[in-house]
Amino acid sequence: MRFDVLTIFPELFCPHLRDGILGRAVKNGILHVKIINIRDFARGTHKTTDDRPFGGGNGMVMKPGPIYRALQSVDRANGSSLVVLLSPQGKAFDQSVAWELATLDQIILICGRYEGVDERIRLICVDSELSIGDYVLSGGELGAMVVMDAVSRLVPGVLGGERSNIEDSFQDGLLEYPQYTRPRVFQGKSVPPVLLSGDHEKIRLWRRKESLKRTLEKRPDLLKNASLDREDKEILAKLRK
Ligand code: 9D3
Repeated sequence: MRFDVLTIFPELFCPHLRDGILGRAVKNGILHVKIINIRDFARGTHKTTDDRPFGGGNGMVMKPGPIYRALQSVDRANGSSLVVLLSPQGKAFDQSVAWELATLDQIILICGRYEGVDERIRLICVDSELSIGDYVLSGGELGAMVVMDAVSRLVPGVLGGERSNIEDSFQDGLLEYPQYTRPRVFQGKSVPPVLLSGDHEKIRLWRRKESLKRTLEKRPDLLKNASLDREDKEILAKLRK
């Protein structure tokens, strides 16, 4: 998997690419990430990447030229590649979109700033527009990091041996069960005895019930699309009573 990120703030990406799971995948050569400074493709003495909106109004708009030339500089992968614009108007990014993107060979992420990018970039260059949620950010950079993080985790080899994404929350559409580690008693609160019982079937059932209970309490909307078997449905029916 290859990510090419177009931004006017390339430094923002450094810690994310250096540390953690993403950083390790880059070091291991499973992921390739190139951060491209849009300003390097700006012209004139001031190298401006933004300008005032035609028709008037507040704020600035990102000029199309620098973004267009930055895009042309990107090596396109032999396989499938997609140009994604991060924008508040985009389709909502979620785990199912992450799974779709994880099948691609290359994702080119354009991070907008200011009031947005010149509409002609959308028309000419953009395949897909994504938002990471209904709140106002200062630009697309955090969105690009969210997309890269969530998609990378689904790329074979990125998580390594320590954890398979099969077990991840949202994999079956439910919230995760409560987790405990040592000590057995902390601030007067004990670990649920079932987890110390050594009875793996009892533990599995308890965890499934807790997952369902949490989802019912905190995110009942998720139950509509969750993959539930007969046992799950029986547990849910009891919980609802
Ligand atoms: C006054 C400006 N806006 C009306 C509320 C429009 C606006 C333009 C550009 C708001 C935010 C931004 C910058 N945001 C992004 O580029 C962005 C974003 C977001 O704001 N929320 C959720 N996902 C994303 S992805 C990119």
